[in-house]
This record gives sequence, C-alpha cells and structure tokens, in this order.
Amino acid sequence: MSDCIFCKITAKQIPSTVIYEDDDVLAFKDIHPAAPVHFLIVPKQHVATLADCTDAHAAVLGKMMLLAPKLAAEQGCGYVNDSATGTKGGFKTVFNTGPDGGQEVYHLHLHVLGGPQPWRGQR
Ligand code: IU
Repeated sequence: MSDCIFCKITAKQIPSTVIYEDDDVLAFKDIHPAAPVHFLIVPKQHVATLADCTDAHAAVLGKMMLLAPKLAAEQGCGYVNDSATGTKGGFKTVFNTGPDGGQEVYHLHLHVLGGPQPWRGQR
C-alpha cells in the first residue's frame, strides 16, 4: 500500500534498524522502545491486522512467531530453561489489533519486548 509506513519501511524507502530480513518478513527495532529490547516483526506483503489474516497468511504468521524467540535470543532477551540454574530471560509477544487493541499502525506487526525487569508490561 502506497501510504503505509511499514510498507515504506519494508521497501527501504524509510530507514529502520533492521535485525532480520528474508523474502517474507522484516524485523526492525521499534523507534519508541517500551522495553530494553523492543523490535517488530512485519510481513513484507501488506495485511492490515491479525483479524484480516486468512489461511493464506498461515505460513507467514508461523514464520513470524517462530522468529520471535530466535531473534529475542540474538537481541539478548532469550528465554532460558536450564535444569541446573532454573529459568531466566524471556520476552513478551504482542499483536495489537484495532482501536481497542491499541493498534496505531495498520500493517500487521508482532511486537517482541524483553530485557531485565522492571519495564512497562504492555505495548
Ligand atoms: P501498534 O501496535 O500499532 O500500536 O504499534 C506500532 C509501533 O510501531 C509502535 O511501537 C511505534 O513506536 C512503532 N513504529 C516504528 O517503530 N517506526 C515507525 O516509523 C512508526 C512506528 I510510524
């Protein structure tokens, strides 16, 4: 969509701090981080919200979800479950959907927020 800011970011018409890219998705750091680590995973193909997704989006949604823990670990907030030392780290994943869901940018995106607490628990 020509007037969509995240389409412009995925097309590199607007700069962002990219942490991952492939043919289907782009992940970049949120410009107003709500946690020590805060990045967004977005599909390159425009779809406005999670509620607009269909079966055709299942693969890209799966890719986005599976990338979250991988990229979180790379960004320093991976979840660790070790039998010797216990659990540590971790992150929050959020899809805001619609006005009552707090969505501001109408191009599907998965928030990944993490880092040592305390930080605001919502985005
Ligand atoms: P929301 O779920 O639509 O409310 O979140 C949009 C996010 O996109 C929000 O955290 C913004 O800080 C972020 N963002 C960005 O990273 N780069 C931009 O150019 C714009 C918004 I506009």
